Amino acid sequence: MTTLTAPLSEAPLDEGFRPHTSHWGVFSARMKDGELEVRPHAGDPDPNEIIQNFPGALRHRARIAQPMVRRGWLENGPGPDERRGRDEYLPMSWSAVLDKLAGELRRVRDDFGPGAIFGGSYGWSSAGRFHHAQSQVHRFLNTSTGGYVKSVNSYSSGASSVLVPHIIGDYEDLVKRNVSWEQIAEHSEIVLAFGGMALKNSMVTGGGSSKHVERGAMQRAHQRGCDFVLVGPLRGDLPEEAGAEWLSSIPGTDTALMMALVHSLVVAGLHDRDFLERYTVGWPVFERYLLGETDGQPKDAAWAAAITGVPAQAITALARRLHGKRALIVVAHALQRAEHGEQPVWMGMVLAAALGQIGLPGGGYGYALGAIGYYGRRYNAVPMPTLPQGRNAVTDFIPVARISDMLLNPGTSYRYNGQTRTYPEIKLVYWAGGNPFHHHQDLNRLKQAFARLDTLVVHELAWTATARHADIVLPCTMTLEREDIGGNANDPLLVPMRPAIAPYGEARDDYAIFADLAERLGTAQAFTEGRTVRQWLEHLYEPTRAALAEAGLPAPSFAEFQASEGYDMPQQDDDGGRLRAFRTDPTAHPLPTPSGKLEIFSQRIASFGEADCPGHPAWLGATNVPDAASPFVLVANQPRTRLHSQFDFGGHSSGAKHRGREVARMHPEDAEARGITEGDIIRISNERGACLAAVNVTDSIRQGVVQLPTGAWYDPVDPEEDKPLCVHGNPNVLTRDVGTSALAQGCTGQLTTVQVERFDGNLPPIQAYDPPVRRPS
Ligand SMILES: Nc1nc2c(c(=O)[nH]1)N[C@H]1C(S)=C(S)[C@@H](COP(=O)(O)OP(=O)(O)OC[C@H]3O[C@@H](n4cnc5c(=O)[nH]c(N)nc54)[C@H](O)[C@@H]3O)O[C@H]1N2
Ligand SMILES: Nc1nc2c(c(=O)[nH]1)N[C@H]1C(S)=C(S)[C@@H](COP(=O)(O)OP(=O)(O)OC[C@H]3O[C@@H](n4cnc5c(=O)[nH]c(N)nc54)[C@H](O)[C@@H]3O)O[C@H]1N2
Ligand SMILES: [Mo]
Repeated sequence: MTTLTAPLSEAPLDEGFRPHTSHWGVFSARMKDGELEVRPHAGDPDPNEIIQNFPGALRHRARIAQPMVRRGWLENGPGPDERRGRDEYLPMSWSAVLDKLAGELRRVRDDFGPGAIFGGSYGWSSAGRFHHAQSQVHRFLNTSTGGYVKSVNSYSSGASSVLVPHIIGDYEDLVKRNVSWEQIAEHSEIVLAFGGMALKNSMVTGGGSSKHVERGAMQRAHQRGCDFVLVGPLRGDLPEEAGAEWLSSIPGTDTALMMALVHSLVVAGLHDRDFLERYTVGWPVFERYLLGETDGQPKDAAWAAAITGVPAQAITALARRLHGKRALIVVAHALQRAEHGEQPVWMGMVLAAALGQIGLPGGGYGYALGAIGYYGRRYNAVPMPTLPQGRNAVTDFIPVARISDMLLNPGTSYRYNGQTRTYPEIKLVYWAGGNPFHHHQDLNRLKQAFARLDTLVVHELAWTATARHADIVLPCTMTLEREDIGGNANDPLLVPMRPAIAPYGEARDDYAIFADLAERLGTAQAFTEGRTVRQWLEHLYEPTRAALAEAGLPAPSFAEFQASEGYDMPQQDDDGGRLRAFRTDPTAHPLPTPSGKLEIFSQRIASFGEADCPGHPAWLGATNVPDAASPFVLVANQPRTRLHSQFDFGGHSSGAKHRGREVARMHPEDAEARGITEGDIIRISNERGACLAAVNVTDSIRQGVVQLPTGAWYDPVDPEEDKPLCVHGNPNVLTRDVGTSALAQGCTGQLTTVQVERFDGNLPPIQAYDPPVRRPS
């Protein structure tokens, strides 16, 4: 710890603006004349407009005002029910609903054991450190039901987070303590970004960011003469400020392109043999594959051109440009959120190794840089407040994106990271802070999976499609309705989050709901430790204060912190992490891989014997190959105007829709061939489902590709049907629910193939935000 910034408070807030933070940035808020006003943090050079979703969302009709129970569950008791998703809801008092829920938790725990409860509860919830819903639900289940079946990994990095420990070592270190934005601004000479580094993505930071630095860093690098090259289907994945050259490529083919780049280096004798010798294992095996000695197919530029759509000559020219420069290879998370998603992550490392750049400032492998705002920054030098979750007595888990498989196929086996595992039989699912009807693939299949349950419990602030499938819906507060501490380990500002308004209707904090449930289960002391919210905040803040004091820095008391506009924490050096240390001295600082080196061939992965993830990076063939029935590749990427599905009904998100529908993009020639023009409504479909969207016709997308972001709330026009049309534009009715490979079983939601037609029928109204109809009981 050397870069000690003295704590500094920002310009004082005036006229009742109170500090707050969200995953989309630090901001302040006030109520004026009954309206919420928000404004970005004064020190933020490039604020995120997503905060403008708050005002319209705060009291929107989609909010949930009181506890609700699904009629079928109330009348028939727990059990499988096809009506989930189209049933009606009846209001119930808090005390009655918590009595019922406590009884049901007790029944499942006593009759089937805690291993029949799935509490993975994946999702981003909100930014506060205490009211973090996923931490709350885990803590509750650990203290009060004897634990739960959990999920491991994320939808974000399902393939890479399993692969990287085998081949590079420390995943966190790779994404967070490796190549920083400061290094790019100062050192990089060429940045080759597969899938880009879209500002819309880095504007989002789990826990919130006080300064969005990415645009400025790319601008400074570009002005200094650094070249940016974007490979991918969308021109907008690098900002104007980067001055990037766009190599338009077919999605899902990056591994082949990277191989051809390495092949071009090798045949020209330009690969860094010393680096490969000293820092890697397995190059000779891979080189034989690359040159075609093992399978008769050299992975050369002509071969790759046919697969990727990038001309052979552009590939060889790019290889030469990369050689001899401070070159940075970036691979977006998106590339591994696809079938065989492990391959581009592995091959990106091999390309960076062949260039000999790994471990140099601004060079090497910036995996996922720019995907989220906490990558490529410094770590704080003091601990951040964190709610302890307790110990889970159940050891069973699933890879997070295998939820439908688990619910549909209990007792069957599957492969994961070298193990053969068995899906448990789940009776009750508890969700707080996530939206599987946003995040999961093949929603019609997910619906069938949820129909199998005895009970689905959801805490939500709004009537998401997940809430509409639940048996018990408990309304929770939204972040602006409660007090918290905001921050994350890679942003200096610790924020006293202050409420702007009282809770909506009967909504309660997740903590209060769990505390009352724990009371009923006889575990209140274990869950609450006797603390009020305020006492928890003080308790969680204390380690940070103590560390500041120990470092000899001003260490405000909790009361002082609470009354401030935030304090900057000291930060660690930008030291390049383990990869820099390894480069400097590979013997003293081996990587935490089996060999201690970068593994181009992994004996361990080879020993797992998976055909879909062999022992070295391999081109396993394209999986999203368009055909006559589904002639387009659909890119279902992150939305620009919101975080996932959160506040889709907010002003900024809904203002970007057209005729109420999410906007898809397609190329002018594709549109013309189908009689589609700007602003038309289109029907996007495949064998799994169909949705409507509005269309933006633009040449900033590759021909043959259609893009529809995630996050429009699932809105089935006729929920009685097996595969109802989503009239709003949720791409997850189309995506395939399969794992990346038997190694990682990650989410593959980014790409699929689809048909596109103009929709000339009567346009059904959007009903996604209307609370489910309720007959008076
Ligand atoms: N097709 C496709 N699908 C994808 C992806 C893709 O690229 N393509 N990307 C995937 C990725 S990377 C991710 S991370 C997932 C994201 O999936 P999720 O994280 O599940 O999506 P969110 O919309 O952020 O869901 C958070 C939910 O928490 C609720 N919430 C907010 N605050 C609170 C609170 O205080 N308490 C409670 N109880 N609830 C709260 C919000 O209302 C919201 O419904 O989606 C994945 N899905
Ligand atoms: N505004 C906003 N920002 C977000 C989020 C959000 O919901 N909204 N979600 C956050 C989360 S949780 C995560 S995990 C990150 C996700 O970070 P990413 O997964 O990297 O983000 P995406 O926008 O899904 O994809 C980035 C780009 O990759 C390109 N792409 C897709 N497939 C391919 C391919 O096969 N090859 C190439 N070369 N390019 C391809 C697409 O054009 C896409 O725009 O974003 C974070 N940032
Ligand atoms: Mo994510």
